[in-house]
Amino acid sequence: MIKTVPTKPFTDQKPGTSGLRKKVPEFQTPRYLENFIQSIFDSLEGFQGKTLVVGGDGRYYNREAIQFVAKIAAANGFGRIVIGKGGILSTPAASALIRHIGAFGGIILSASHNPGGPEGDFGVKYNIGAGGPAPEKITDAIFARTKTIDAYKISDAPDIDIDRLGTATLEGAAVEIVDPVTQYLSLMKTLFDFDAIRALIASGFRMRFDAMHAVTGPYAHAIFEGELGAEAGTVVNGTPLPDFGGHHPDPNLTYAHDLYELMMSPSAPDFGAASDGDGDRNLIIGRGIYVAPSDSLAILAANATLAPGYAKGLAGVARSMPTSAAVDHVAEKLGIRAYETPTGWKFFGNLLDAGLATLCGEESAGTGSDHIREKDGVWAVLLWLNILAKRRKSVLDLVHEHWRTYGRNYYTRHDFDEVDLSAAQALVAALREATATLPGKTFGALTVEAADDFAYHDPVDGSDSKNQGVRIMFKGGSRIVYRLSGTGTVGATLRVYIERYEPPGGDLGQETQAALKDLITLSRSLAEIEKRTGRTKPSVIA
Ligand code: VG1
Ligand code: CO
Repeated sequence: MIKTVPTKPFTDQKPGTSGLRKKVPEFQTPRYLENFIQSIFDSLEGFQGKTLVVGGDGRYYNREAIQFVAKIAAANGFGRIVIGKGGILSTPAASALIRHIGAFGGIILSASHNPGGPEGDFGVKYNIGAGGPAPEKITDAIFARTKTIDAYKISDAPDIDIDRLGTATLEGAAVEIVDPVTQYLSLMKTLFDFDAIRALIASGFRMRFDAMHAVTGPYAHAIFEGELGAEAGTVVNGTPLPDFGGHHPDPNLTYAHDLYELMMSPSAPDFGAASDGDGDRNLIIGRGIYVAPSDSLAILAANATLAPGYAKGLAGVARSMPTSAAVDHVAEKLGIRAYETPTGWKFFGNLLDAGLATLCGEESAGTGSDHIREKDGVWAVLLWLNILAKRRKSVLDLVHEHWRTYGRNYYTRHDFDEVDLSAAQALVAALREATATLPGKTFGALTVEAADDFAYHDPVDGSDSKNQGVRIMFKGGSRIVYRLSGTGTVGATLRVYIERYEPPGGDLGQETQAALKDLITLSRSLAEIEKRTGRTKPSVIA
């Protein structure tokens, strides 16, 4: 039976950079999840009888939440609900599946790189029929609805068995449990030269993939060890765990430290990679060299035509504003456009749909292409492997060659986690105000050329997004960017992005933090970080 349950709004259900993220206990509060799911459906039109894809990253509360989503979706009139077996679907696999089966949309249960477990984070994202994150127009409507909602509809049927492949019915809707890997794997086979990668691995090339106890485990086992013949044990931490083994499933040098240590050691394999909670991020480390995500995007763009899926060339590239301009140098040489968007994958959707961009990336270890509408961790690893299989060079040589050709964008991000929210907001407000008077000012060897709060005009749908991060740009191409995170769940996270360009022929071999020392020092004083937040050093350096 379908029940209509009266409810009252919660006031804090505003989706952030990528969906709604809160602590697990908040999501477990009666009606909290139900309200949000119903608010999503109340903000959509025309889904009666249509298909909804549902899956998650396996974190704590995933299995319970899947039941709520399916029962609310069936009660609201969806005709078919497609769920990954065990409740598992990586974010990219969900995007691929939505597109492949022509679903109306999808719900992905994930707080991505945030920690999990009973006291950790949970999250809900809605993706549209094109496969990408809902644009701001929809997330704004969802938030508005959460503030007025007075009832939700739900089926009172017993729980669905999500661990067995097959089809059942729920209030007239067909519920299909599908293998989470199958369709994703066949898509990857259309893009990459699996034979060439297999030959590379058979020639003695060794790799390690750290799935961080998160969602990519099953994908990595099937693809790297299964299809491509990498030796057993190549994939580590390959079983998704509800608490990610107590770790933070964020593939950066802080949280994927073991992988980094291995790759810098004498026994390092040729190639190391990791992915995040929901499988959309990637970390790439060659033997003896960490590849910064902004560099990785540029190197992939420069070599993409070596993969069959991109052999015809790239229509254009896109990067989020805080991402370094490394890929812009490649675009210039290729004679294609480089777009600069606000942070968050949702801003790439229109460019990809319109065929304006083929590759996209973010400095936060997200890279992807027009094959789906999300960033894609395993895809990025496969593109790297495809390129290495064709070039037959080490990662280190490839990166150095890239810098010698295009120059090097020294780049770092300093995060100040869990700072006081109002202090962080005041800090950004003060910077925003300072943008009017900063141009022309000199700090040591650095002269401010321009300063603003980044605004984006979408060239496809004409929408405008303001206040996307304060940029301070210096003569010679260096810059400092400040913005507040939209994915955290405690206080505020201040992100400071620092970049300096060294042209080909310049000093390309410096240690990153040393190369950026003056800018880093200035980034602290300009924003009065210590005075306003009490922090003398960042919590994470990426
Ligand atoms: C962060 C990253 C952003 C990314 C977002 C979602 O957002 O900076 O580049 O798109 O996470 O990634 P913010 O607002 O915290 O800076 V994921 O893999 O957590 O969905
Ligand atoms: Co993610």
